[in-house]
Amino acid sequence: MHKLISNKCLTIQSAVPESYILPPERRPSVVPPCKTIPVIDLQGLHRRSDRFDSAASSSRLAKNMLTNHGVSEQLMKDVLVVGKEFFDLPVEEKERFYSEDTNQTCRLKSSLNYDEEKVHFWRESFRHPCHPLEDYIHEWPQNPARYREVFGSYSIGVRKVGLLLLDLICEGLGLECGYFGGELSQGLLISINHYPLCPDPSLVLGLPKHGDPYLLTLLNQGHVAGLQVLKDEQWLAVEPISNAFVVNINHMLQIISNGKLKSANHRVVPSSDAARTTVVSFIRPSNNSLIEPAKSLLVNECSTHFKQFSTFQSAVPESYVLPPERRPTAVPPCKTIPVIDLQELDRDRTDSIQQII
Ligand SMILES: O=C(O)CCC(=O)C(=O)O
Repeated sequence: MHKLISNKCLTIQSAVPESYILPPERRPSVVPPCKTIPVIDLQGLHRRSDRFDSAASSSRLAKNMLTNHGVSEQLMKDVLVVGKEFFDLPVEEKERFYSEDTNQTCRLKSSLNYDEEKVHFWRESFRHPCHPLEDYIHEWPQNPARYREVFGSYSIGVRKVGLLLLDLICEGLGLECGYFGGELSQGLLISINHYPLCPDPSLVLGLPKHGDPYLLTLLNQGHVAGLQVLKDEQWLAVEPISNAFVVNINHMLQIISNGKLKSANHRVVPSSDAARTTVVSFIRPSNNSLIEPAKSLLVNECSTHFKQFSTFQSAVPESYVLPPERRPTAVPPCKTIPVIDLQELDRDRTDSIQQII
């Protein structure tokens, strides 16, 4: 538990501990606000023409703001309040959830990979799966007292929004109806991120540049800014909009769409004015789903940009995700490897020997 920043009793007068200070070239500079994040208003979506408009925008964009999504204003606020209450609990209450074991489903952790990384990130996170609710809710905290009730209702609401978006994306991409139903969208993982008040945010990052590994992310970022998105090699700040979700396309959706949709790179900077708590919901496939480009999007086998893989651990583990410039691209098949048919051996031994040597 000494690994949690919130247990280090830092004040704005304190110095940032050495182990969190990034080398100068990795430190965040002040960035301009992003003025071009499209806002998708889901109100009135029942009208078919609206569905098509939304479908078109959903399939184009890596990052959107989503309003009138159907999760109530009260619930959007409650998860942020209860999430923060969890991080404000005394150490001994949180202690039993702290684990470095990635197989532990319901766990509190600090930074990204605390024991392995050279420099730590200014973030704590508490995450657990949420669907089906009855399989997981008994593992969730009972303190704060409203935790199970609030996160239970929220997870049902946010999953509905995620599935609706996937339906729209399905239409927008021209995939057969229900493509993302079933196994592909079975999982829901919620992560509550807490970025404690930071004495000097110019020296640290809450989270480094990354894309999310699953299908879709719905971020409830509250009212404290900190999220930045990389657009045309420039970092831009995503200003919070009250009660809106920030929606990210994830790596697996990029693969399924055969690159038509792009996963959005983003990072987080902490603040010296206020601690920031966010609730992140990831729609993800169940274990052992096969992730590959949708067949109907491939003109022919050679047009695939990605190899298929199985989500045997339900996600591409973060440590395996290469930066874009190091990822493999599609290569043509080798058409010149000789085929030696041993059936012919008796009839034409000399030919076969010549082929081998
Ligand atoms: O907390 C945020 O604003 C973003 C969180 C995020 O990028 C993540 O959890 O992967």
